Amino acid sequence: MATNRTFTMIKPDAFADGNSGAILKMIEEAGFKIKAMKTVRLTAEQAGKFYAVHKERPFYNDLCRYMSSGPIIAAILEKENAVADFRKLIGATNPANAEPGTIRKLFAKSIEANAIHGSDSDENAEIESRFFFSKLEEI
Ligand code: 3AN
Repeated sequence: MATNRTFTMIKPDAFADGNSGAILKMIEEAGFKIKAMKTVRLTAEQAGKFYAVHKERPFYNDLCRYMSSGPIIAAILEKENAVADFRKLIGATNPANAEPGTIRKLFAKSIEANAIHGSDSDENAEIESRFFFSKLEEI
């Protein structure tokens, strides 16, 4: 996948609170094009696979439970310098440390229920996109 793409999920807390529209508006206003998007509810097993890199972390089981607790929106976004610019737009993992005006500062409830995901590298953006979307070459 081209390096001008990233992958995001609007997490269960933000979706349930009705913040998806406001978050997508911020994403589009920051210059990202939505290339693919869908609403899905992960099983705990699927969440476990998605977050397999965190398997050994103490918060892994809670994270899988939380990520499968309700629907999410998964999307592929396009913009120059997408991965880094999107991480800047969403803010720090812990909303207490997130910059003012970032999505997590505005919408996250806690370090776990932190409203939104953004890939941390081009490589992971592709892996994560393929987790949710097939035929990536056609998107
Ligand atoms: P980011 O989503 O900012 O890349 P990661 O990849 O370190 O952060 O963590 C993945 C997810 O795991 C976070 N979005 C958050 O929901 C959860 N998480 C990370 N660190 C903690 C923690 N210390 N306690 C609870 N949940 C955490």
